[in-house]
Amino acid sequence: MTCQVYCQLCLFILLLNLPLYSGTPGLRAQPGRRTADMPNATHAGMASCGRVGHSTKHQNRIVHGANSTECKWKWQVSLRSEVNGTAQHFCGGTLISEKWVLTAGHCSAFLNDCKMAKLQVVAGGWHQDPKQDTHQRVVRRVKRVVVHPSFNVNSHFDFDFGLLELESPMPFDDCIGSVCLPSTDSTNLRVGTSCEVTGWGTLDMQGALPNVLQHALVSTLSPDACKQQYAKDNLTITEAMLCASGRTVKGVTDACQGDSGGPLVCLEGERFVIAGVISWGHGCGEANFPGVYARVASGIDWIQSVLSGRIAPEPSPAEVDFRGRMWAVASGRCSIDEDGCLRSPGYPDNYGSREKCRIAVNPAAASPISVDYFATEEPYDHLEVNCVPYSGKHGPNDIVPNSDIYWMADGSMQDKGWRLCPKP
Ligand code: 4AZ
Repeated sequence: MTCQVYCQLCLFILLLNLPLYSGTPGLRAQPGRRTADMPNATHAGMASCGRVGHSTKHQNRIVHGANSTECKWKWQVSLRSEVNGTAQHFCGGTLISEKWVLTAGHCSAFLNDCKMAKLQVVAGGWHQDPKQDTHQRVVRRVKRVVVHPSFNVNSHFDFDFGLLELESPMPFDDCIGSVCLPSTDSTNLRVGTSCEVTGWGTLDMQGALPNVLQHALVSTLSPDACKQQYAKDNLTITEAMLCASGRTVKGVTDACQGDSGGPLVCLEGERFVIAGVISWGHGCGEANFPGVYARVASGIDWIQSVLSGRIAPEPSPAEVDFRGRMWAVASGRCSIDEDGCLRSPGYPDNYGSREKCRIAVNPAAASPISVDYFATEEPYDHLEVNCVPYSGKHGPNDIVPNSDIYWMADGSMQDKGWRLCPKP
């Protein structure tokens, strides 16, 4: 639902591997609230979190925002996917330590091994054109993706959190740093708190992309007010969501397409604390439909357990029993029939919406694939063999698989799917 209608673009991008391209002072301090690196905090070691950076380069939107100055929002990162040799922005993210990026569940839940290999986390950037940046960007690969266990694309984007563990630490400096996390026992944000939202997303629904990182001031709304607005759309605002919206003389300020996964930060004393992760909304900059954020206070226990290693990395997949065959279904509703042929979920009936499979491949027994039947919604519903996507009428004929095969279908049209056999 939500995703289908409102975050169409970001999911489309993630599913397809066709990434989207997609401070103002005067914030009120809130004495009495504690952040995760202040005295008595539960998470030590980030003594410099939440302090904005400065640069000599002063250029002086998100929707109705303004150009930020270079290096100010030190924790903002761009998640990029390499397509034909160029890395394209598809979501925002936030450095919460040198090794961890907080982003949206819907920006990270689809990152299988193939997509991970093409994923870049870029910090210290500002302008679209790197030549315009004074600071050298730093690019890191991702070692591990952890999606919130309660995140569900089908259930209103609830708990829209994902964590990316970087392969090596980001070097913190004047331009790259972390934001503060709220402490695990902090009270809820006061309604009406002024916060900043940042990103390289579109300047309007289906609109143009900005040249430089945008920021805008928005205020948090009461959950009841937000629930009422979205009830008109039959959409649920849960406890793990936070709504915010702002206004300038130019119009309503908001996050938009491609901002997803990025931060909503609020000043507490002299430091910025992350209150929300940009998640979804009905359009962008609409007066009656505020931006919806994943409420960091609702995910903080989970975030802290992942960062501290209390949630162990997933064990490597159990040994798959290939029974001498070239492949075995590791997850999802795909199946292998009596002829050893691989079938999409439900084949020869239509496959289901938003379904995924992972098929493990036994390289020792792999032979070329013979496509018996292939029909999927092009280009959304696709099969990845050797990290190459196949959709529409073109299956992976004669390809010898050498790594896991992935099937992904989106929430729109379905088709009959496919049956693939090993060539004798
Ligand atoms: C998006 O598609 C998106 N106006 C993010 C935020 C909002 C809408 C769409 C909220 O990434």
